[in-house]
Amino acid sequence: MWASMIPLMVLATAPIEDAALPLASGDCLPRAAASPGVLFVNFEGAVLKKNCGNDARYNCSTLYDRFDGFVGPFKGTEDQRAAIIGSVKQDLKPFDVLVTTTRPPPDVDYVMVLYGELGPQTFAGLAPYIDCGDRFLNDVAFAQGDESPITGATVILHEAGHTWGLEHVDSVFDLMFPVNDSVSASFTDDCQNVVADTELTPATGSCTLAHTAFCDLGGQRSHSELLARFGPSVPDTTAPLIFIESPATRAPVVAGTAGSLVIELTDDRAPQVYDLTLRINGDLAFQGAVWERLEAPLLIPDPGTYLLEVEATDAAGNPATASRSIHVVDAASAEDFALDRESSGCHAAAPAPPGAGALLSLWLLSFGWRPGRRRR
Ligand SMILES: [Ca+2]
Ligand SMILES: [Ca+2]
Ligand SMILES: [Zn+2]
Repeated sequence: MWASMIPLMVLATAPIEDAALPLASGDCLPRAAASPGVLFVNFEGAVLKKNCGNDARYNCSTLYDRFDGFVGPFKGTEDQRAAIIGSVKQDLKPFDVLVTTTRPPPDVDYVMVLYGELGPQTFAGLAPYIDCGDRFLNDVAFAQGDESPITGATVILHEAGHTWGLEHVDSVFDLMFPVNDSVSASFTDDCQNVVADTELTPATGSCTLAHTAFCDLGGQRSHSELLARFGPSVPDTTAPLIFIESPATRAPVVAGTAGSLVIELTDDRAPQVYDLTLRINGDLAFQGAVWERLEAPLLIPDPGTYLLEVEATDAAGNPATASRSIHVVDAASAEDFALDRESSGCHAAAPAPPGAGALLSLWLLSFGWRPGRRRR
């Protein structure tokens, strides 16, 4: 099948990294059981931290000095981002790995590939090490922000591959080929020969404990190793659940007073990231990716009844909806409500909402939200 796709000539090419990578911690056996992975492709850039190892959650990188502590955002278009991410997702389709461009909350383990302006460099991408057996779960790798989806996805996955314990091999059709040659590659399901350098010098390899589960010494079967690490992708046909925690059903919102909007999301598949759309009286108030929870200040200036509508889809595209009427009252009505609750042991119904014909266009939703949970 591949034969017809072999290029007549391999164009002049460049090594992906400019030197051999070190090992994270020797020739380790893989983590015991397969567990789902998360790959966060960060197009927004980051200020790095040093002296805290490699930890995606806190932008810690041992490669800090290579980037003067800073990676700039990707300068390409939204369409180019979408094409690059589409290509990355396609290559990871066999595996239970969630690909996201929105930073996960800190209680989720994830690899971050910073895809953006790396400054003048002699490499297309860089990982801190080869993590034999994938013992470290929050690695940070780097890819120079190229506009081509093939090159982009190749470098992103090549560097992520090193953080998952993969080494260089001599096949141009494998993503772990050390030269950037614009050939469409994948994590191949064949034992490829491990190589020591970009001259493709044969080698027995460094992560032999992981590789020899699938190949003879000197071989690496990247597809099988990633399957063992993450498990196969699982079809997801179940919609998420949306819980509007705040504003609560019965408690009225006081006009002109800052309240809070809290939406909790759960799904049969975890970790999970959602596309969330929020409308208030039909007007779009928020649209974007959310992990587990959206929390934002909510300020509605005028009394009235407002309809809050939430739509969320999980990463597989299963949709769910939820809605709630919000009764916004003036301060005096809110006091009456509070007294009523005290005297009746909290069994009071909410006061009758003011006419729904109140001015609808003057609500103001001021979003100071952060995606996901509160940062540490
Ligand atoms: Ca790792
Ligand atoms: Ca689901
Ligand atoms: Zn490499």
